Amino acid sequence: MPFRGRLFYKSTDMQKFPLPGHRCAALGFSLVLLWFVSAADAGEGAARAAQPPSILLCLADNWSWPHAGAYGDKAVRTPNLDRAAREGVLFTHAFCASPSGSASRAAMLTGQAPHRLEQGANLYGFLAKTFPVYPELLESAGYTVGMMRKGWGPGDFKAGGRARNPAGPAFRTFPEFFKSVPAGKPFCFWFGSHDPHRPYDRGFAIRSGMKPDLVVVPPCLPDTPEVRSDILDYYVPIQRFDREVGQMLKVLEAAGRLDNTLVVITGDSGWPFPRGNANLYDAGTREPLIVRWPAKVSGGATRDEFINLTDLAPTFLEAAGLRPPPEMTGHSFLGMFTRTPCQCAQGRPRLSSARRPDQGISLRPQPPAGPMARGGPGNVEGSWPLRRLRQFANQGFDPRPPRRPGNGEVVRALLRETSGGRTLRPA
Ligand SMILES: [Ca+2]
Repeated sequence: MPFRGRLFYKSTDMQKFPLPGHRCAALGFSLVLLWFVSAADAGEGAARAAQPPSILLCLADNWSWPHAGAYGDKAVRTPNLDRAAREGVLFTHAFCASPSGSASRAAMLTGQAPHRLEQGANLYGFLAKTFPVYPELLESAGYTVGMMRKGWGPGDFKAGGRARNPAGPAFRTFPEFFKSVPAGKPFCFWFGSHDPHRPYDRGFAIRSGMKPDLVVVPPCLPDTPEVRSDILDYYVPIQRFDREVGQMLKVLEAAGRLDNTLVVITGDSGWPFPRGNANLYDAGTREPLIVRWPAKVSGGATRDEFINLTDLAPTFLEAAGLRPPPEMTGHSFLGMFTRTPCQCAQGRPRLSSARRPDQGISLRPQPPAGPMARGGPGNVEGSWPLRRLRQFANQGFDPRPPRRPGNGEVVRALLRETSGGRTLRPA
C-alpha cells in the first residue's frame, strides 16, 4: 500500500525536527508533502491502469491437463505455475484447436479455427502471410514483440511468404529480449518451450528420486511400472518448464513490470502418450491454462468455462485496447473478468458426448439475461438445442435411466445449462 510507505516517510522527517515548534512545521510540511505524493500516486495509478498491458505467453509443447500441482497432481512439482495460478485464474476446461503442433499454433496466432487456414492446418505446412497474427497486430500498435525457441511450427514459415516466424523475431533468452523493450512501453513475448516433448532419458525420473506411487495412471493405459516410469519421465521436463517460467516472472517482478503483464501459461497439444498428442480425445486436446494479470484480474479463482485456445489472440488484442479482426473465430474471454453476467461464451457451439450411437448433439448456450440478451426465458422452451434433445427423446432415447453409463447425467446437465438453470425434461 503506497499510503503506508508515505506515512513512514513522514515519520523520518519528524525525526529531523526534534523541537516542538519544528515538529509542527515538520508535520505541516509533511502533510502538504503527503497530499502532493498521494495526488501524484493517484495520477500514477490512473496512468498505470490506463497503460496497455504487456503480454507473455508461456507455451509448453505436448502438455496435458491436469499435469500441474495447481490441478492437484501430486507427482509433478510446479511451484512457479502454482503460484501464478494462486495469484491468477486456473481454467479447468481449456482445449487446443487441434492436437497437432503447427495447426494448434497457427490457430492460436491467428485466432482462427484451423480449417480456415489452408496449409496452416497441416503439420509441416505453412501459414500464409495473408492471415493476420496477433504479434504483428500488436507490433503495429506499438508493442515490442519477440519470441524464443519454438514459435509457429514445425514447418517452413518462409514458404508462407513470411520473413520471420509468425510468433515474432527470435531471441536467445528472455532477458536479452527484455533489454530491447523501451522503458514503460508494452511488449508481447512468446516463450515456446520444447518441454515436455519427447524424447526422454528413460528411467531418469525414478533414478532422481521421483515417486512412481504418486502417479495417477489414466484408465486407458496399462498400470505397469514401465508406464509409471514413463509418465514420471514426462514430468521431468514439465518441472524444467516450470523453472523457466519462474525465472521470467522474476525478471518482470524485479523490473516492476509483473503485475501489468498479462501472463498466459498453457500447452499446444496433449501429452505424448496413446490417445494423447495427435488424437482428438481429451488427452490430446485438453490443456492446462493459467492466466495471471493482477492489474485487471482478481487472483485465486478457478473457472470452468469452455475456452478454446483460439480465444487467446482476441483476448490479447482486447486487453491491448484493439478490436479483434472480424475473421477471428475465437472469442475474447476478457469479459469474464470485467463484465457481469459473462458474455464470453455467447454463441459458442458446444459438442457434447451425449449421443445415440454415432450421433452427436451440438449445443449453443443461451444468451445471458440483460440488455445483450437475444431471448428471454420464454425463448428457452423453443430453442433448437432443446428441440434437438426432445427429438432424441422422441426417437426412443430416454436419458432416464441412461442407456449408456454417463449419458443420462450428461443430457440432464445439458438440459439444465440450456434452460438457464431450470429443470426441464425431454418431452
Ligand atoms: Ca506439440
